[in-house]
Amino acid sequence: MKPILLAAWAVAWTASAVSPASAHAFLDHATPAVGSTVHGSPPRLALWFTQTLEPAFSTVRVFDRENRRQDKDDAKLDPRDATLLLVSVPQLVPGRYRVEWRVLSTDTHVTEGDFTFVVAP
Ligand SMILES: [Cu+2]
Repeated sequence: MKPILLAAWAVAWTASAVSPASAHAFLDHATPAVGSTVHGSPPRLALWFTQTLEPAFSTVRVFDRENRRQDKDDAKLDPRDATLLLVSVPQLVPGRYRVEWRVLSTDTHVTEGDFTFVVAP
């Protein structure tokens, strides 16, 4: 990328940051959405963050109500979007699930959080 284009991109990106809090990588949105109810098991979970992530230290885990781990332990960044963390799950039975994420952003800050979603029949 030519320097002038890179500078324009950096300015645009910085302007899109809404507050100082977004200086670290926080969850922007997810599929299934935070707190949502979905019908049937999703094939995988997708979590979009506010910053690009370091793949080696970014994880997402899914637990059922009894705290049993349910994801396939294959969390990885989307190869075309370093803000998108993906993890696949087996067929999830109806119930509430907790998603725990912990990520290292490329600015070297670690952040973590969790949310729940419900699978309805
Ligand atoms: Cu940061």
